Amino acid sequence: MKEYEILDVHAVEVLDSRGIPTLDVTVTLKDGVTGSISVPSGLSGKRHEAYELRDGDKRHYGNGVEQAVTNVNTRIADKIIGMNVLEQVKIDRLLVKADGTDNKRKYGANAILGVSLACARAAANAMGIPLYRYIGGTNTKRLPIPMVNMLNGGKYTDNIMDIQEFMIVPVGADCFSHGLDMCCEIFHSLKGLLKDNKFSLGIGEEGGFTPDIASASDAFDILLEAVEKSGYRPGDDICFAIDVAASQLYDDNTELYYFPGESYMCGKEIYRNAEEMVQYYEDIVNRYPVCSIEDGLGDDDIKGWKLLTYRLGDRIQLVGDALFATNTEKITEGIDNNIANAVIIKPGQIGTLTETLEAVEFSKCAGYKPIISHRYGETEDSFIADLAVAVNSGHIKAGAPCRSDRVAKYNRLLKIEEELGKDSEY
Ligand code: 2PG
Ligand code: MG
Repeated sequence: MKEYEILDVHAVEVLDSRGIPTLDVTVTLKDGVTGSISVPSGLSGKRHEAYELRDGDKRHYGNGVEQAVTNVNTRIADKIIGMNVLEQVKIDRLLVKADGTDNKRKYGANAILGVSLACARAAANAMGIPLYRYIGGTNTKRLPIPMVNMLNGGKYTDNIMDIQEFMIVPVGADCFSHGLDMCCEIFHSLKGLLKDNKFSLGIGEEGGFTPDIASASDAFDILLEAVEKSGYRPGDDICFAIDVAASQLYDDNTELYYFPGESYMCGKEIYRNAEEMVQYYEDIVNRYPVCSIEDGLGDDDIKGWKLLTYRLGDRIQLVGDALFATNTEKITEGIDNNIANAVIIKPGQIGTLTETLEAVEFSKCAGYKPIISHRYGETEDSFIADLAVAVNSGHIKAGAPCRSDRVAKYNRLLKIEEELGKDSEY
């Protein structure tokens, strides 16, 4: 087993898609085989997530990751050099234990994740098999349906759109590549329509357009037009999905959800309580072919989530992102409370591959659909594409067909589809 022995672990600081530092980790094995990974980084709803270690000094306005890099190159390297890279669970458990905190704040979840994922990639390379096959084994066969970003809004975009993401889902496609073709065509139709209507063609961090459209119905109307202009049937070929990121709209003082963009457009303050939020979603679902709502309510608004699930849970996908944070304990709470029916899976939210796979397995066992997802701050790394196929997730959320950091995941899936050939499912 000498060829699988870890010889070296090395991290360097690189930049993510926003020009913010992140780690690039390489694991080298005894026989010279390597595996590398660039770590993505989130922005919203981090309350329940594993801790991302940042330097907090003058460099990069506090965002440097030199401490995390040092942790990989010294403390973590010392622990795992000499281990068998195939023992992913053992490596991950050791990292969690050595960190010793409840949220990985000692080494940094970004440091731990980089090492964990780089080990998997090195192991796959050493065995000479694709990453998805190494992680998923012989039953790896399903290409995910992409949830493709079209419009970006929310707290971290400077337009007046209150909802963070409007996505399209090619439910009527025959296969992954066909679905992606449809989404790209619609993206370009949308660009033309925005231009004709004198909206900005600026794009957001996730590659979608950021026009000044405040109301959800105006956004859906222009999306409907784009779908039809491309020759597809809304509801049959294409459904809509939104990520409301409602924790960002929640006002702790009033315990209400505040819609700043809609308020600006209406000239009066628009607040909604949980019941009104649910009504708002019900109206949307009645009027438009919406098949999925992510983070429709705040991550602590369990009462609101219960109502939402009661009213819409058997009609559409209700996805927990900030609510579950890829954490099996949080997912268990959700299952016990009978809230939501799908789970966003982001390895960075929890910090190791093993815990990520546990969250997927856990969700599936409870009948909750796992959706493998990118982060706000991405890298050119396509690990999540392989992960989505490895766990037969059924869905992936990887941004717009725009910006190389987003497209990298779709391009990887195109190659996997080609590799799996006739045996792939969708
Ligand atoms: C989300 C993601 C990306 P973040 O809210 O779903 O789409 O954002 O990476 O900030 O968690
Ligand atoms: Mg989200």
